[in-house]
Amino acid sequence: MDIKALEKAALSVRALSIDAIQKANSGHPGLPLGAAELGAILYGEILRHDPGCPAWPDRDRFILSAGHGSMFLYALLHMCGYKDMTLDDIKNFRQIGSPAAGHPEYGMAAGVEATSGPLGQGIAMAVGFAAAETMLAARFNTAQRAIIDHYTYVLCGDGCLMEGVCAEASSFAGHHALGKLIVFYDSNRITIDGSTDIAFTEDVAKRYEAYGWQVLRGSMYDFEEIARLTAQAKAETDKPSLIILESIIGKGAPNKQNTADVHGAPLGADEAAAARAALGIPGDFFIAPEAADYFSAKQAAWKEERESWQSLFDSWSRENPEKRKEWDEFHNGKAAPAAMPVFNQGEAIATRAAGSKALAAIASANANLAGGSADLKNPNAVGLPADAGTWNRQNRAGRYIHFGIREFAMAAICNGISLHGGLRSFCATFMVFSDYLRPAIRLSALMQQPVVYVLTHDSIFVGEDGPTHQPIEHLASLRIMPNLCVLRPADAEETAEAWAMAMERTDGPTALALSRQNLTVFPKADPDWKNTIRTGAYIAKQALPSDLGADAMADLVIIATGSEVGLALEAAAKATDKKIQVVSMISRELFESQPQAIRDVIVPPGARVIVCEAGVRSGWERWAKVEDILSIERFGESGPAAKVADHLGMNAAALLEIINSEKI
Ligand SMILES: Cc1ncc(C[n+]2csc(CCOP(=O)(O)OP(=O)(O)O)c2C)c(N)n1
Repeated sequence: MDIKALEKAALSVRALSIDAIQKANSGHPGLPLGAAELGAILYGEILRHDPGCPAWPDRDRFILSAGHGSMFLYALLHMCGYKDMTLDDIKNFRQIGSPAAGHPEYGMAAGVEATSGPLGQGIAMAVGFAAAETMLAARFNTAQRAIIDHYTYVLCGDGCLMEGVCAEASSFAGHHALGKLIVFYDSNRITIDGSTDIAFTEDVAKRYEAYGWQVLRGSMYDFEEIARLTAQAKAETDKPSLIILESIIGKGAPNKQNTADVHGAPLGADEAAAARAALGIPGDFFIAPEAADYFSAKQAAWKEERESWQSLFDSWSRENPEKRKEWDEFHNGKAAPAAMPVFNQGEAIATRAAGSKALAAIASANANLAGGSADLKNPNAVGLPADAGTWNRQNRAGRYIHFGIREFAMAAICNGISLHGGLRSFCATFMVFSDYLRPAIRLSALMQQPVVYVLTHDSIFVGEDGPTHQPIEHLASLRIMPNLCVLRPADAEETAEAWAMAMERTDGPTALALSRQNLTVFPKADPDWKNTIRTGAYIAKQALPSDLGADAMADLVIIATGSEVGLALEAAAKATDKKIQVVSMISRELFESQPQAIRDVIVPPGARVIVCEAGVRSGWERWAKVEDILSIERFGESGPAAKVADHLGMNAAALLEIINSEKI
């Protein structure tokens, strides 16, 4: 280990960070200055990576959970030679289009493994990366050749460790013995408001020991010690490791270091000049020649290491053609078509139960699908076929994950599994608790990860569990999230299509809203509905037989979703004096994104539109007049489902009343 070169690399992290943040007049110098030594040794000595081939599947992963310290990552990626992070990009830190974005953004530059910044989620995603590594290793490694064998490293700060999601995920990681997860804790005892003494005095080490982690301690500024602790962390194969590194926030800024001032604001011209002088930084955007030489000398070894993996992989491929075929299927980014279940018209089955059959078919066809529920395996109906097995410390090849009652971490872990590559992930809970998942769903959407969220018990028809368990505003609140596809199937047949649609997605998450109660499989007027539904809506019932031509045009279109499609069909059957077309709108956002001509076929212009959905009306006003929307604008009630529905006026009688409220 060339300590002198590492010191120069750390100096260069500081220099680039000071200048980029100063130039942008925005950013967080505290972390990159305070943890520069870790960055140097991590990227120079610890990480197994090849900047020339950043997508190498068996590379070590590094997640900067404390994403505000993004210049730490950008400076190191640049110095290591990652092509996506040029010096010009760094000079454009925090400017539109620069991969050196405010916080690390997945997809903007190779080497950024996850979007981070929402504190705590980075650690939780890293747990997913580490879990994914065990799954792939168990499936693909042979006694002779370990083609998957890498570590997941994290850098977090006080903020991450205060967040609840970090506790959930760390508890999960300890329980599941994720020994190849190594978290460095930048323990500088400063956050935005000042010293951690004001709000965070727990014994983090004891907490992590209680989670079942190995806890190690050292100094941020002792390379030998960091190397030794990392080796110790690697040697402990049954426990994740937390390496607590005592540090000084903003180290090197002579007047501001060790204060909250240096956490999240540029040093300012005077302090920047003082820091440069104190550190011996001779120029702007300085990279010490010794550091540049050090990293350029590393390239050959990095390349060699990756090439030796490649030859290992090639030998493994020759010896295991079946496994290789499966490897390619895992990594081609496409879901395999599944033999989907068939349902009979008139059959009464809850869409969660239908979803279970669809999931089983998909899981059988796609061995790379893994996931589970937050302790609601049976209520959510997301058990996998027995041969998929349960993932745990004894069976890393298992695919069903018991997340425990840790919804937020569950979703973040699923993001990590998906980001790792090679696997698809899903997770499930009651829809009302989608609020607990939300910050991670948002990251799925932002990072374009095709995680499937199975949200059952999707309305007041939950019944007896009452208002705490009855979603009201949830559909509306999920729909407003960009790049989240919300699908609310109306019966078992639609549910199978919804699952297929979720698996077809490659660039974003899907939320499946599924019913607790039985719904009757209904005949569909549109013979091509399995295709049409992919526009977001189709005609479930025509106004009149279509051979009547223009006469078949509807006077009235009822748009309904999920369980309320059945209700709309019931009301329409009773309103015999009107020509009513019933539309099942499985996804309002998807439908709204269609060209006008497609929308006009489903909802003819000029027709009166009534909307029916067991949730708040928000967003439906653009489809119908407020008085023509049957919705629920209050919290629910505890009671048998049918009685709750009657009590809240969510029934066919109420819909008929709206239908008849206007003479046509
Ligand atoms: C969930 C979440 N809450 C709040 C913030 C805003 N925030 C960014 S950094 C920070 C303080 C973090 O302190 P620490 O982890 O100790 O970082 P350091 O001061 O050492 O850089 C806060 C509150 C955030 N990014 N994410």
